[in-house]
Amino acid sequence: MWVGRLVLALSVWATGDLAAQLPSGGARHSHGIWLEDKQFSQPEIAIAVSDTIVFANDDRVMHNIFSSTDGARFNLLRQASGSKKAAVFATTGTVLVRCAFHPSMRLTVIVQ
Ligand SMILES: [Cu+2]
Repeated sequence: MWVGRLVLALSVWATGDLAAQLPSGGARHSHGIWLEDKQFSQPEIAIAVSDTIVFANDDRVMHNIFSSTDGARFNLLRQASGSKKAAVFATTGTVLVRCAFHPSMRLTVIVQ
């Protein structure tokens, strides 16, 4: 768990650092999605390019959020109950986000 916490801390730090470096007027936004009852808190979300989505695991079970959409691949790896992990969406398009452990979990991210 120590390694997981370190990665989490680094990702939060990196997100904060990135936001701090952005000029005013070009603000990137952070959006919250909750993982609860083995579902995403909403089925679809529209964001701007370079925005961040923070995934908060409010379930009692582990999740593993990832996307295999071309041009937007990422894998947040194992995410323990009560923890948060963030992903930045750097290119426009429609991205399907899923959970490796729960195939019924699907989140469509529209990056504009
Ligand atoms: Cu899951």
